[in-house]
Amino acid sequence: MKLKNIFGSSLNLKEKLGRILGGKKSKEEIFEEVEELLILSDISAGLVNRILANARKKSPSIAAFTRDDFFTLLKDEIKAIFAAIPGADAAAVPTSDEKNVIVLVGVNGSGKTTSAAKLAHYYREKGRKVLLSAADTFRAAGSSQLSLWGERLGIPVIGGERGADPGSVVYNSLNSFTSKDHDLLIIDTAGRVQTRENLMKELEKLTKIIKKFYPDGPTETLLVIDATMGQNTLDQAKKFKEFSGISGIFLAKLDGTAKGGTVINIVDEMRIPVKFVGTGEKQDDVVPFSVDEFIDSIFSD
Ligand SMILES: Nc1nc2c(ncn2[C@@H]2O[C@H](COP(=O)(O)OP(=O)(O)OP(=O)(O)O)[C@@H](O)[C@H]2O)c(=O)[nH]1
Ligand SMILES: [Mg+2]
Repeated sequence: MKLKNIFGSSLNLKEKLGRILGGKKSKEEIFEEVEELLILSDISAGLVNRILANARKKSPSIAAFTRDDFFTLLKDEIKAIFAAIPGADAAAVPTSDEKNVIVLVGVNGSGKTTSAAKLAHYYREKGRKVLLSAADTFRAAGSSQLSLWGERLGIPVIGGERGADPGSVVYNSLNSFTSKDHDLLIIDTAGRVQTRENLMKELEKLTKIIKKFYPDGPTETLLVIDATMGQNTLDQAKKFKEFSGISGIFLAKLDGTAKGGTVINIVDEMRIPVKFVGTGEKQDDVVPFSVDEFIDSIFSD
């Protein structure tokens, strides 16, 4: 699936803006209606206000105010949001032949295990030799859930018993990874909240173990965020930034939202690039995120 297909008709900003600007309206009326349109697209009120304030500053006189002018303003503002995030346009996991390690972390139920399976499938399709590591030994079904995915996809999974030390699972996984014919290790971890300090510490421990094998650490540590969640959960996700290794976001469950606006919102709040989006519960429901494609999808017909 292409990014464009996901966002294409979801915002449909051009058509709606065209309608707003089509009638004989005052600049104030136009701004009001545009404000409503953006908020309905799931962009937060704060961000919409900022976008519009900037647009106001730059906007030409009402007489010269066209749909395309507005589009350019809006596009510039959205571009600026992404441009302010380092690495926002870099692909996740460069397609080198080297051994790469991806770690998935996040709050409970955000979609880590499903996303780990999707990424394994995605990279295997690209010719990578993938190994999965089920380091969620915290929850009863944590490890078996990923093993089931592994069986279904025909991708090997290294796991451990419930209550086993996740560090030892990761250690065993890395041993298999280095000695066997694999070039991408994807590690699923237990869901955690920022208040469970031991779980956060455990995350740092996992990174340290990876660094014993690969001094540069994981190629990517992706924070899996549930796109349907409210501000409260987003605040929880923000706490993960204290764990400094996060390199990008896997935005899961985008299929359950008004889509386009959510991405802008989350990037603006989290200040971390989105690397992938999840669009459903199946293995193929994953799309690499590209800023250009995303902006195109909002602004094309
Ligand atoms: N619609 C939709 N559902 C998803 C997506 N990704 C995950 N899910 C569903 O979300 C639920 C939780 O997914 P998991 O992968 O188990 O989440 P988790 O983060 O591993 O959960 P814990 O290990 O308990 O913290 C499951 O029912 C998944 O099928 C997605 O992109 N779209
Ligand atoms: Mg899980």
